[in-house]
Amino acid sequence: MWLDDYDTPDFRERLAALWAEVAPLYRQLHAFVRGRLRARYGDSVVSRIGPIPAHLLGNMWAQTWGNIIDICKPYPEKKAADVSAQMKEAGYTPVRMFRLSEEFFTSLGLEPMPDTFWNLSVLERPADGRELVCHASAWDFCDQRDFRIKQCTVVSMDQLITVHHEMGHIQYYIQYKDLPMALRRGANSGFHEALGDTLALSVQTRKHLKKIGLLKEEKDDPEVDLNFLMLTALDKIAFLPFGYLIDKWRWDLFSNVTSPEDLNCAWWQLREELQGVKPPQPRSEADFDPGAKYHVPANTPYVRYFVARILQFQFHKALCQAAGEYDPQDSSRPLHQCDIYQSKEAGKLLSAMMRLGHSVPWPDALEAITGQRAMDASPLREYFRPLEEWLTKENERTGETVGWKSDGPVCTKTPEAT
Ligand code: X8Z
Ligand code: ZN
Repeated sequence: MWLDDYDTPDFRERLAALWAEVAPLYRQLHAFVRGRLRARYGDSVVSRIGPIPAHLLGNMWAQTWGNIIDICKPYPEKKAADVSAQMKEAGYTPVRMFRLSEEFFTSLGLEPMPDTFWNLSVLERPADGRELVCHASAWDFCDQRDFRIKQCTVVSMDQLITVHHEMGHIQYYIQYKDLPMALRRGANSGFHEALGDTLALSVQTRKHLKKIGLLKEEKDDPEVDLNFLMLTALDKIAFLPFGYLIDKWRWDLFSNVTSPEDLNCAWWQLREELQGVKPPQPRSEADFDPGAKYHVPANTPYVRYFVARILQFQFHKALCQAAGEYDPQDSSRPLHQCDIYQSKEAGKLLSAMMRLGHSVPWPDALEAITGQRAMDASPLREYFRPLEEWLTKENERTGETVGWKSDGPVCTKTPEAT
């Protein structure tokens, strides 16, 4: 049932093949990050060939690692284009972040947010202290006018990207609002998750951050550029195995491959096998760690985010070409520096795709933007190529082992005696 949305009989095999295509890049990143963490915390905490202790990666679920950019900058003495501090200095507020995002959408010729959005959304944690599920979400009230976001927004660059992610959902709702109710869905759920992220890929470029005054005008520096790519990879690449494994774990539960007595240990086995991380302390079936991830108790399928991570680079490449901001033959304008801001051509492609909602098979919708009918990881690989080349050389230079071997069992049926 969960895979029905993708309408592809061998979808699981397709996903496995996509993961295999991006895993070499993930392993290079993993090896490099483990090396830097070992230098920081010592061999007794981070082993040379073992999985990385998950609590060192700067995120509760070790799903994105951007918070440890300072440990991971290729050129530590140079900047990394995390503009959180500049946003705070410039007096950004949550509402201003949403207005900025809206302006990016309208610059492409897409729709502004309706009054209901501005009047009824919850864009900050309520000051009255009431309990609220703060995980960001976007809502279609299905009456063709009321669309809202609920997000406990804080002023940071990471959250600015989430703002665009959520605005992407709303834009999609608005674009397909006139379709019959049953078709008011994304081409598949990965498309819905990819839309706002695609725009954010332009917003976070140094070129765009300079345009909106969050970065100072400085001449291009390839070392700063690599720091920027690292920050992006710590989000986009680090996430890939996580985005894949949550549903891998649930598909196995649903089909009785994993028995209910092995819930937690099966989880950590996948975490080790795919992400190369291990828990900070021994786990057992007395714990239920996947329950800490919002989408598990919420029963929300998750592989959509893996799909979206692949699709958004396909979209980005096609839109950049349409905008005249990127040409595969011109190495002076690489994919990771492209900003589609103000491109009506890019906006037309996006709108034509979104207005289809769920009325056509998703390969048709993909073709409307990219001319391709299949998911393809090569735009993602192309985007990160300069970083991948740098990582490969650097891991060779420092003699880092690429890949990981288990340090021993991390999860047992019953709690280990202490
Ligand atoms: O849940 C979300 C969005 C709402 S659809 C904030 N995301 C996943 C997560 O936070 O785990 C976006 C990226 C992955
Ligand atoms: Zn989303």
